[in-house]
Amino acid sequence: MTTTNSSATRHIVTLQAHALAHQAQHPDASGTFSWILSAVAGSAKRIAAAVRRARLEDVLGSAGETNVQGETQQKLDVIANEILLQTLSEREGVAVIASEENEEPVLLRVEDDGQSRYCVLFDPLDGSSNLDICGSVGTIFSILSKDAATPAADAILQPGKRQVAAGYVLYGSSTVMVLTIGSGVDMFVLDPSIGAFVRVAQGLRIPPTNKCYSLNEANRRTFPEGYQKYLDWAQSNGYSSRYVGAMVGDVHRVLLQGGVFMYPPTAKAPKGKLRLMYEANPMAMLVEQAGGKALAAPGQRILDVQPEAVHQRCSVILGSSAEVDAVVAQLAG
Ligand code: AHM
Ligand code: MG
Repeated sequence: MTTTNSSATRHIVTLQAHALAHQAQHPDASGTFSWILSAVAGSAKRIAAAVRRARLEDVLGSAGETNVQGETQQKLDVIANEILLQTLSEREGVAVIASEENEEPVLLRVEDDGQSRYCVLFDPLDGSSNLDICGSVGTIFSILSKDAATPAADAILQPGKRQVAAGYVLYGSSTVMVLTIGSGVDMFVLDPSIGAFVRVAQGLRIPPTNKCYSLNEANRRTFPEGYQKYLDWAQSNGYSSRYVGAMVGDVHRVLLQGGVFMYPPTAKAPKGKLRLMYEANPMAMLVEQAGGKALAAPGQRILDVQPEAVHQRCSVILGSSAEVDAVVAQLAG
């Protein structure tokens, strides 16, 4: 038999095949979860296409509205939100959807028909202020399960440690999905020539150390004192600084290269700026699954925080274990 080394015939694993293989390991699985994942992937492809064509379609800039957080909505925030809402609500297995762009969760299937379903939470287009300058943006998502007995309206407010899956899609120089289904972290790249996410890495491990911190240093003067001490310490110890200003871009770099990403409390955002349920929790699950640490404060795992509101904010310190420990040492000292 003749073998070729052509990229056209190389063995690939698509996200769909990956999800079905995961499903096969759980003989009781109904396939509902795989359908939800395929809705997220399908939405991500449409959002990626919209992001790439934004300038051509004249959909850059503000939509003229503010969201529930009081932030200006970009036109693409609205478009990405609509794509996800529309695609996910068609999936029978989704009970509730919560989005950064919607004040209230969308209750889709509230009847108690004995079926277990899922809650899907997302930030449809994180870092959207980067759009106008062609910078990285992303979608962040978190999936929680809802047993038949829990009313849909109550099912959302579960701590991050109960997530069954979490991930993000980075719309950067390529479109990358990073996903955990609770047993390690895998990475997929959208191959536009076949229209599928193709697995490019399995069992990602975050480097245990890297002298690099990532935070908005312009807020330094209003950070709690421990963060200012950390910055003094890091700058005296040969650290460098990187900040994309889009959490997906910054966390992706930290996941692949190590370092620490932080969004501490500031005068403007005394509880931190980032949202617990669809920004901090999914990123924390990914980072922990990759062997790193994710804290809201010293001794307080993000994944243990009991949410009280869908849009609640949370302080974030996440990344390589040794680098998170170095921040904690300054906060505690
Ligand atoms: P957004 O969800 O409204 O886009 O805001 C979240 C973004 C994060 O991606 C990023 O880490 C942070 O806001 C940047 O904030 P700042 O401009 O204050 O540094
Ligand atoms: Mg966001």
